[in-house]
Amino acid sequence: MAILEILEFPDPRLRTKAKPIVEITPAIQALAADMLETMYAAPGVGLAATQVNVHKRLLVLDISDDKNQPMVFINPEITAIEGEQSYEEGCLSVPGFQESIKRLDRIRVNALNLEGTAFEIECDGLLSVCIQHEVDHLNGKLFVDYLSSLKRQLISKKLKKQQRTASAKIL
Ligand code: K1U
Ligand code: ZN
Repeated sequence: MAILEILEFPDPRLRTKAKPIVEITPAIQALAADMLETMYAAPGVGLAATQVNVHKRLLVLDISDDKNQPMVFINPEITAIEGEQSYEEGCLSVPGFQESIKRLDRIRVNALNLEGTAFEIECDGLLSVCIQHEVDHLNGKLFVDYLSSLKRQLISKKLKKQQRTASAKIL
């Protein structure tokens, strides 16, 4: 297993729309394992393949307290939606920033698991927020897109500065 590099906003590769997975190969299973390891190490509660520069429709999650309930969603589709909730969101691709974002509350999600079996879940609360956040990543959308353009530009400027400082330290 391996820890993968997580792309950071405003990297344009985060804007790529991911393509459906047509076959669940050992390489896809290995990618899911690496993404879970990367998510746990970050630490985070979710990760989309887009964030590790793989533009396939795959996301991983674990919102359990003991970090022992990994979930893998291949080709996820949100099929039913109800209500509204606001949640203070973070993003591993936008480190150091948290903002309250309004999203759907109760959702139904259809996906494939790592064995290629279709499953459906209905959820609300944090799990619903996380799935919507990760599906947004697969569509090239970030939580900062829900903010004002002024706020988004400010975050972009601050992160670019941090990224310049970090790469100057390496060189
Ligand atoms: O997609 C990502 O960037 C992961 C993101 C998922 C997420 C969290 C909260 C609301 C919406 C989406 C994160 O995991 S941010 C980090 C985080 O929430 C966390 C970190 C350590 C412990 C617990 C949570
Ligand atoms: Zn994110």
